[in-house]
Amino acid sequence: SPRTIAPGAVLLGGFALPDADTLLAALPEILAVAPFRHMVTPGGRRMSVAMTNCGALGWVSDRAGYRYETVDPATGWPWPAMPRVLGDFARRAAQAAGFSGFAPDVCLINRYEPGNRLALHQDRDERDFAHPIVSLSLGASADFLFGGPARGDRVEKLPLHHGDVVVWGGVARRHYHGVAPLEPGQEGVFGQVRINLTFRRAG
Ligand code: MD3
Ligand code: FE
Repeated sequence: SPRTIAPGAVLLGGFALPDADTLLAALPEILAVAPFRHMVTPGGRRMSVAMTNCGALGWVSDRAGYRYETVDPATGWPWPAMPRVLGDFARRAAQAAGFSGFAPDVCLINRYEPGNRLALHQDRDERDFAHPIVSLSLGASADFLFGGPARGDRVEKLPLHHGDVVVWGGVARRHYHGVAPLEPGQEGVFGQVRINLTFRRAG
């Protein structure tokens, strides 16, 4: 059942459970073309979370900044196409949260190993913030952190488990958010690893 966790943000607990195996089965062919890598922030820090993308565009970070690119800078090849099962899933999830007609052109894939974290940030590299972002959590559980429109706003913790989906639209689309360090010692459906997929319309 959809639960509004903040204005514009809808948690669909377990929404992906019926499709989790099918969604996970789409990943090896993506990773064969666009392997996980640790990107570097504009400030020169290596991100602990490993990332890759599929879709017409992919999110990248390096010393030159954050942006979307049609070509994977690590290989010089276009990002692998978004498998239909992934795009269709994202559209259904957005629909269930009240956003009709969502057509993602990016799926950013984040891999967390024990201790990995994502610092508080805003997603603001997309062209039109009217499009929601659909996030899908798979594997080990993590504490998601969400704040407000200003970096200093109070941050709330939300545990996200295998199969959970959150759709971020409206004012929540611009809010600061991050992920607390992945706790070691918890075995998920594929070991101590968490995979997060975020579906975006960036172009
Ligand atoms: C709230 N990923 O890739 S997903 C990211 O779990 C990112 O890997 C986290 O933040 C992860 O940028 C969080 C939930 C999420 C994604 C995008 C958002 C929450 C959001 C954009 C705006 C507001
Ligand atoms: Fe984000």
